[in-house]
Amino acid sequence: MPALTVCAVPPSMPSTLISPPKHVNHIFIRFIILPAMRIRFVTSNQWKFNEISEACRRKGIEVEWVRMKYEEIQADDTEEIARTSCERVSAQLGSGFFLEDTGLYVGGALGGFPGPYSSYVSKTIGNAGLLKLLEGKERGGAYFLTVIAYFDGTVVRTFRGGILEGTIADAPRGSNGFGFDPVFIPSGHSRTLAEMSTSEKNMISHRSSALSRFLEYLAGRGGNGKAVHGQ
Ligand code: ITT
Repeated sequence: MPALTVCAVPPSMPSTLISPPKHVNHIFIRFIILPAMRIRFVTSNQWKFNEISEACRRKGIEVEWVRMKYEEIQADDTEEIARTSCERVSAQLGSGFFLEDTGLYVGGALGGFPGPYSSYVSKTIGNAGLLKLLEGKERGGAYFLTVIAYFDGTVVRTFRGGILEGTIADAPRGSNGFGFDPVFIPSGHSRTLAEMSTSEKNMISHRSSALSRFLEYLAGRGGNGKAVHGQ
């Protein structure tokens, strides 16, 4: 049973639920009777939710999907986009939720494009347009970066995932996943992300690594929560 379950519940709760016999270890009681941690994830993107909930389920954490489209600022930095979105959404949702922003950065001739403009590029020219931009050009590597932003009621904290490095395929392949998955081949693999299952993608992805850092922070184990205002 994951330790995370314990951290999700206010310390005052156990005694109101049960009075353990003296000979039973109180910590053990907490593990077996308390409800799993539940947290709200705000996104309009079904696939993001699927990935996040699959990764959380493995850790005994329940994710509630707040299906909502919010307006993103145009900025050069994924972290700034996530933080500003979180601040804005907090006016509507209060606290205890997280959201994330993800960018695909293509090297070589594209010099890091689309990066923070990934949403716009994906919606407008899509994978076909991205491949067209690369036709006959120098192809450098590419990477994904995810930043999670969490509002705890006092401050917005951001969690930057490890980057997922890879290359852009010559043509789209695979039918799983979403967005740029069909054209992204992670380093050390021959398949695109769209040729992997959700759990395979979660083993290596930018999103799951940002999520791990966030969950470590929530579990009170440290993590790299960065206060961006207040405190
Ligand atoms: P929300 O902002 O509502 O969460 P979104 O789809 O607009 O959803 P982003 O702005 O973070 O999310 O993502 C920008 C785009 O980048 C997204 O629409 C996808 O096309 C693409 N993208 C993000 N994560 C991806 C991933 O893991 N694999 C492939 N493409 C991804």
